[in-house]
Formats: sequence, C-alpha cells, structure tokens
Amino acid sequence: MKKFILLLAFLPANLAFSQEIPSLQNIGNRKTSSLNGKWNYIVDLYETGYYNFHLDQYDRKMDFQMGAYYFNYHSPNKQDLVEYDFDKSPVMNIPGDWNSQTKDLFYYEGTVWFKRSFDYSLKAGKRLFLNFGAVNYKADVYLNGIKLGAHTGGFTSFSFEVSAIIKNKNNFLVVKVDNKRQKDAVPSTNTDWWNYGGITRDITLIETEEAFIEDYSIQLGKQDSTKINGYIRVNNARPQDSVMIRIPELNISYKSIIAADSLVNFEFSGRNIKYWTPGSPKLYRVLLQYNNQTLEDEVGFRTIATDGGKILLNGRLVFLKGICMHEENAKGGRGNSKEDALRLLSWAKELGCNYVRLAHYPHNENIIRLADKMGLLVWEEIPVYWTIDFKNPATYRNAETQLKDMIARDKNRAAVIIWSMANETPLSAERTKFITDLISVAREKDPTRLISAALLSESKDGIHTINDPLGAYIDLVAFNQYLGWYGGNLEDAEKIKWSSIYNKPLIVSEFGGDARQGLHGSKYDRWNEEFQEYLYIQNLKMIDKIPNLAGLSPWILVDFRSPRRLLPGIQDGYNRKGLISNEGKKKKAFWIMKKYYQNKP
Ligand code: GCB
Repeated sequence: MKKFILLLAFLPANLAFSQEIPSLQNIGNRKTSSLNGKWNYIVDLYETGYYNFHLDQYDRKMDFQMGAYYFNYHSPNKQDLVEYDFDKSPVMNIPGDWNSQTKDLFYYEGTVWFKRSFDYSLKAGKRLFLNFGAVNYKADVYLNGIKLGAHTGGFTSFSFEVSAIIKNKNNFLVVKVDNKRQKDAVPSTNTDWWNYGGITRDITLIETEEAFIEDYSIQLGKQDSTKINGYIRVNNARPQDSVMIRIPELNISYKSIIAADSLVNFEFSGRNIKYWTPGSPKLYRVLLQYNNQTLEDEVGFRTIATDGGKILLNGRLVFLKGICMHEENAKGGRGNSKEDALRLLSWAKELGCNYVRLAHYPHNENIIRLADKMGLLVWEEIPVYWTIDFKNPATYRNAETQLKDMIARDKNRAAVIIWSMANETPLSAERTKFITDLISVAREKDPTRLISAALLSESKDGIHTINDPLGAYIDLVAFNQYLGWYGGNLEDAEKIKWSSIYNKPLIVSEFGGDARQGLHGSKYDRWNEEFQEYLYIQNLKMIDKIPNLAGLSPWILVDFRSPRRLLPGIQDGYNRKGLISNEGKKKKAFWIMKKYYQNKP
C-alpha cells in the first residue's frame, strides 16, 4: 500500500484527480477493450468505505486509511484492521442495474461499491481513456487507489484519462455508485419510473495515439442544405498538422490545416446527396483522417425545420407518427444492449411509427444508432421532470451539463431531430428562466435541431389551450394530456375544442391510460383492455381536431416498472399504460393505434 501513497505524493495534482474529458465521439469505432463482465460488489448502506466515523471523506484527506474501500486493501499483516474484502464479496453483471439482478437490492437506494481487476499493457507513445456509458446516479471512480474523479447524472457518458496510472498487471478499478434520490438532483425525488442503480451502461478502455481526433460534428447546413459543415477537434495536435474528411460514395475528400485551437471548421459542397428519411435511412461511410489514423462513422444527412404549423424534413412535410418509450429490458431492468434496442424499436416499427419519443432521460447509444439505421426519428430528453429545484444554481448547472453531454454524444445522428428540455414542469418564473437558459445552451451547441418540452394543457369552458410561456421559446409546442384517465369524460372527446396562441406545430407528446393485459370486460371499467382500447378510440377523435397537429406519441410502448404503481393484482409495481405488456404481449389498443397510423398519410 505504501507504494500508492508514494505514487500519490509524486503525481501532479491534475493526474491524481484526472480531469473528466468531454465524451469522446464515436467510441464504438475506436481501439477499445471492454471492462464489462462480472464485478465484485459491496453494499455499503452507511458509506463506511467513504467516510470515517466523524464523517470525514477519506478521498479528500488523501491520507491512507485502511477503511477506505477504494484502496482495495489486502493486508499481509494479521494485526491490521481491515473490515472489507472485494475478492470475497459477491459478483454481479456489469453493465446492469442492481435492482433487477439481486433480490435483496430490488428496493435499494444508496451506495454500492464495485471492483474489477485487470491487466493492460500500454505501449510507450499511446494514451488510454476510461469511459462509462452511464452510472446512476453519482459515481466516484478510483483506479489503483487514485481518484480519477466523480460524475453526477445517471444517463450520460463520461471519460477519464488513465495513461499515467495504468500498470501492466493487477490494475484495480473501484467505483462507488450512489443512487439516493435528492431534492436538488436532476431528476429530483419524485419520478414515475424505477430508480435503477448501478453501472448501467458499458465500461470501455479506449487506446489512442498521443494526438488523436477527439470530437467532430458533421451535418447539412441549416441555411444551405447543399453544404455539409461542422468541425473536427484534435486532442494534442501539433502546429501545421492537417485532417482530412472523406465520403467515398460522394467523391468527397476535404483536407485542412488544424488551427491553433486544435479545431478545423469545415464547409464543403454536398451536392447529389441522398437525404436520410424514415422511408430510406441512407447512411454514408465517413472517414476522418489524421496522420495515419482513420476514424470511421456512418452518417445520414437531412434537414429539419418548421414553417408555421408544419414540420419539414428535407423541406417536405412530415407527420410524426410516434410512441413514447422507457429504456427497459425484457426482464424488467435497465436496458442497454443492442438486443434491447432492437426489441423496442422493432415494436415501434410494427406499430407503424416513423418517430419515437425517448422518455425521460438520454437513452443508451445503441438505441440512437439503431434508430439511425431503421429510419426512426427521435426526440431526446433530459430528466428535468416534474418538480426540480428550479431556484438552485447547482441544480441548473447539473441539468445544463446533462444537456451538453446528450448533445455531444448524439449530434451526428440524423435520426435525432428534437432536443427536449423538460417534462410537465410546474409554472413559475424560476422554472421558465431555468428552462429558457437551457434552451439558449441547446441552440448554441446545436443550431440545426428543433427544441421542445412536454408541457401541460389547460381546459376552460370546453376549450383546451396551451398557455405556457415556454411556448414562445420552443420550436414545437408539445403537451401531455390524459383525457379519460386523469380527468375529463371520454364521451366528450369530439366536442372538445383546441386553441393555441402559438403559430407553431403542436405535438401530443403523451396520452393514454392503463390496462392489465389479459383483463377483459366493459369498456367503461378501468384496467380492462377494452377500456384502454375505447380510450384510444376517443382520444384519437379529439386529437384529429387539434389545429396545427404535427404528430403524436402515445404513452407508452411497453408497461414499465414504477414504485408509484402499487395496485395489487393489476399494477403490481408497473405502470400499465403500455400498448404491450412487460411480458411482450400486445393489448387491444395496440391495434387501434396501428390502424390509425396506417390510415394517416
Ligand atoms: C405523465 C408523465 C409520465 C407518466 C405518465 C403517467 O404525464 O409524463 O412520466 O408515467 O404521465 O402514466 O401518469
């Protein structure tokens, strides 16, 4: 152990606490090795491995404490007091949430420590980065007893450089994961989904050269769709180095010298491009070259804009035939794999969708990349959900970081057309300031996509309106409304009138009601499949009368776990608004929705 303390003493501060680097673009196509697999874990309800008995945080004091779990201490000395041992602790699959893997941890919210040992031989002149696809909610990361850093926010990717810390043999990576809900967090304490804890997405080591392409953006120009523009950023570039972009199928080959700030901004003609559309999701092979390195991607090109009440994809009217979905797998746990993505998106396709709303947080990259391939337009969202601590500047910074990280990862995916800032947030001046500040950031980071937020409608004297000041700032006025479930009478559906003060596209971002699959009876009684079917029939009649209606995404594709949904024999811990049950069986309303989309031009 002394060795580590010595190492710490001689490491410059910026390496002892390796700085988090903005997510590396396109990790899947780099030289990687996976750290997925079985990891040892210790459930630490009292955070005994993090604080001493006076609640001093071990990793802040930087002096060795045998109690600090991240040292993974094995004493050769029988006199030493060491009260933990990763190697004798149980294992679980990573990536994976702990709730669905371990019965005892089903309801657990707190700290769990994870450890994995591995060898890695890093040759001179190479660099190594450690990337986490996502950890819910807070991660403290330590490699070989040295803290790399901490990350907050359960659905975004983050990386640390580990070149100076990695050893050929017996590295140990320790991650403390804490998913306690907090009032000032994003999301806050109250959500209608399961707070799955753990290392929920892939853990990957990425090996690079000393200097390498870190990030890039490539898409059609907003003003001039005959041009392709964007940037390439090289990490550690030397003066006068150059980068090249090639799109062989379009005979494009563009070379440029890297500017002093390591950046190349580019714009070149993109004539004869076959646009990406849901019907024909054309992806081009794009090669980014720097020195003798080539990074490959598959990129679709399309434009997205609005004109009054219309949404225009490549300049042509598009109606969003959508469905909402959570990121859950077939077993009732957090989804992450390609198979999980395929299962969900195939159902969306079968329903007749050209669009999915990924609620209520950034989903994993497999889903986004598959949507790109399958031709599904995507709404992505950050978990600014219901009641957030809107007055708290730290909460704002947290939300802003999650927004930036979401945009950073997915900005090159043609499928993604909408960034959503929030869902059903209560009106107040602070809330509107919070969200409009987020909107400014989103527009600055990505001026090409549409901005939205799921709002609430108001009803007065039989007239429904969207009366939210945010309507003035967003491109698509989206709203959730639950006629016949949380209020209102289904018989009145056709009589309801809609008005909007905004001359913008309106989207019904949610509607629906629960049904227990297999439960049949009167269409007037809740929980029956016939009730849900009737609710859909009536809601769709109402929805068709909404002026400027540009799309809809019923709530929701599949039943999902929620601690708020407790009715025995019916809900049993699931929100039952799915068109498909959690066992994968379609309910009657599925076919109503499918027919509606079939008949919609
Ligand atoms: C909503 C929320 C969604 C809930 C849904 C419901 O409005 O946006 O997260 O799950 O209603 O089932 O109540």
